[in-house]
Amino acid sequence: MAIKSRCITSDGKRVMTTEESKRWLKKFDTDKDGRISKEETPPGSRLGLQSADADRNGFIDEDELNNLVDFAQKHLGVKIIHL
Ligand SMILES: [Ca+2]
Ligand SMILES: [Ca+2]
Repeated sequence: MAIKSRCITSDGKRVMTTEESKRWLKKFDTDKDGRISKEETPPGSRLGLQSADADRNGFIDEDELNNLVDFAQKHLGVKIIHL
């Protein structure tokens, strides 16, 4: 069964599973080193990077990706469903 990756709720939010949202965020990792740097995020998302970067090393690594998923859910109009 194929799962629709882009459905929209009635209030206009994009719906993604946790896995989908991680895949989506990993697209920012343009040099594919497994972490997202400040340079790789669009200017509008810098705040998200700052709040997700728990150890303040300037990169979002695999563990901190969950924080970024949270941020996307709270501030970017994305609804994350946990399966
Ligand atoms: Ca990177
Ligand atoms: Ca970090």
